[in-house]
Order: sequence, then structure tokens, then C-alpha cells
Amino acid sequence: MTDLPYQIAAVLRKSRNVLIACHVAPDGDCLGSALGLRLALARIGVDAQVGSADGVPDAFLRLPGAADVMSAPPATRAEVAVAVECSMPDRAGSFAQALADAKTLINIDHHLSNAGYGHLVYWDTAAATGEQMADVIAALRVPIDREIAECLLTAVVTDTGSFRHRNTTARSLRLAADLVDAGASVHAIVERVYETRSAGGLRLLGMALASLTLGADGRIVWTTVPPEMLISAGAQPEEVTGIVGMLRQIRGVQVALLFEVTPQGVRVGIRSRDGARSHVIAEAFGGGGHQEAAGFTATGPLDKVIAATLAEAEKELRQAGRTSAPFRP
Ligand SMILES: [Mn+2]
Repeated sequence: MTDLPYQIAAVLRKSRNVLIACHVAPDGDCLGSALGLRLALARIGVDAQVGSADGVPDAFLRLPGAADVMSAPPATRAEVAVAVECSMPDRAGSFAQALADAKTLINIDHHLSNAGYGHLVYWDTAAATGEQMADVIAALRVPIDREIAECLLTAVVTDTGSFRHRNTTARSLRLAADLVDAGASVHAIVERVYETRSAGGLRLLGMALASLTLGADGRIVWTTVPPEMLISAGAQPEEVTGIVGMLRQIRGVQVALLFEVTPQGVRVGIRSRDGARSHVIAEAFGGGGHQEAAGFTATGPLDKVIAATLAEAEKELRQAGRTSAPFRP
């Protein structure tokens, strides 16, 4: 462990008013890490609030403390703000200004694209930020109880795709074992996050998969989700999550893309494998992420966004030296 968790713990321990901010469209890692930290701080008498501009998706509403998550920034300035998995402060959406206004800003993230802003930057190659948060909580000398364990295990399970993704390490598994010892359940999390969908969400999955298109000799796949599709499926925007990962399952596919038309612009989800780098494609458009999962939001007409993204994906396949690889159906 680096000494950053200890430096962060020293700052947090002394503060009276902490804001923990999630990124927009928060996932299980972000929410689990933020809520786990808040619980740990409460155990030592430090008052902290978790902020999420986009609220809490249904799958994570039962996490301890989820009901107290604020969706609008607090009126008073935070003494210490913790940006959780925000590669740039503006990833916190309506909480970006509150991060900038805090006396001390702590940046905890594992995304390759993190800009390194803030007074204390704890960046790590962890599979999940939840692993980093476990180190911060250990440095706070707060024992992991069942509630904290549920939060952190949700972080690790979701960011490792239930321990199936390549990022899963011995560190992830050791932490998970400790969290299970503390009373958390992998099965309960998997059941809630992956095995429970609305009928509309499943209908949307069917529609999005049915309209997929293959390109670059079967190495790129993409689909689009226009607002009409959500309406006719009877699905919520958050139910788009996970579809792009399924597209990547197609044999021979190296890059999967999902274009979702939202009021904020075209949200592009990217998944890749076999050496193609998702984050490189996303960074070309101002986004970011990990080697095998990344994303960005673009303004402009859908067809132009699709054309530009496909061009960038093909460029990445060429740079990965795989243009000559034969397509095996
Ligand atoms: Mn994460």
C-alpha cells in the first residue's frame, strides 16, 4: 500500500464536514465506494454526505445509506471533498463546483484517464475503486462491519463483472474474502444487480441486440438506442447499461459500441478486447475509461457521431496491429 491512504485518512479524520461526490450515471463501484467511506467516517464521528448528480439507480437503492444520497449540491461549502472516480471534476456533474470550492480536494480513482487534479491524488491500478477505499478505511482504523462490507463488495463485484473480467486480481479476491467474512454476500449482490431486470429493460435489450450492425470484417459491432426505443420498450435510461458488454460477446468482435441518444447528446459506450483499447477511442472525443471499457458523450447528429467513432475504432484496430488478423466466424 502506498502512504496515500494514510495521508487521506489523516485529512478526513480531522475534518468536520466532508462531501463525497460520485460521477454522473454512477455505477456500483462509485456508489459502493462512496457509501462505504461515508459509513466508515460516521463510525469515527466525522459527518459526511454522499452526492450523486444522477441519484441512485434502482439496483443500488438497497445499499446502506443509499436513501441519504443528495442529488443537488449542499448550500454550505465542504471543508473536504472527495471525488470518487471522477477523471475530471466536471464528471461530478452538478457537484463539480462544490468539489472546486472545497478547502481540500481529494481525488480517488482508478481510471487511466484521470487528470490528476486535487490536493491529494490517490490513483491506482485497482480493479475497483472499492479496493482503494478499503485501504483508506483500513488507514482510518475503522473495522469493516457488515454494512461497510456490503458497500465495498458491491464495488468489487460490479467492476470485476462478478470476478469474470481481466482486471480481477488476487487483491480483488482477498478483499472480497474479507468482506464476505464481515457478512456481505456475493450472491445477494449478483442477484440484485445482474439477475433482476424490469420487463421493459429486457425488451430494450432484445430491441438493441436485434438492430446490431457488424463492420470492419466483423471486428466492430455497434447498435443505437434512440429515445423512441426506450419508450416503446417501456425501459428506463439506466437500463441501457450492460447492453454494450453483450455486443462484445460476438465471436471475432474486438470493439463493441452503443450509441444512446440522450438530451445531453449522444452517449457512446465502448467495450473492447484482444488488445483493442477502449479508452484510446474515448479519449479521442474527450471521454475516458479503462482498456476494455470506456465511454464519452458527443454533441452533433447521430450519423456523424457514429461515422467518427467507427473511424476512430478502425484506427485503434490498425494501431493494435490487427488489421491483417483473419476474421473467424
Ligand atoms: Mn470503477
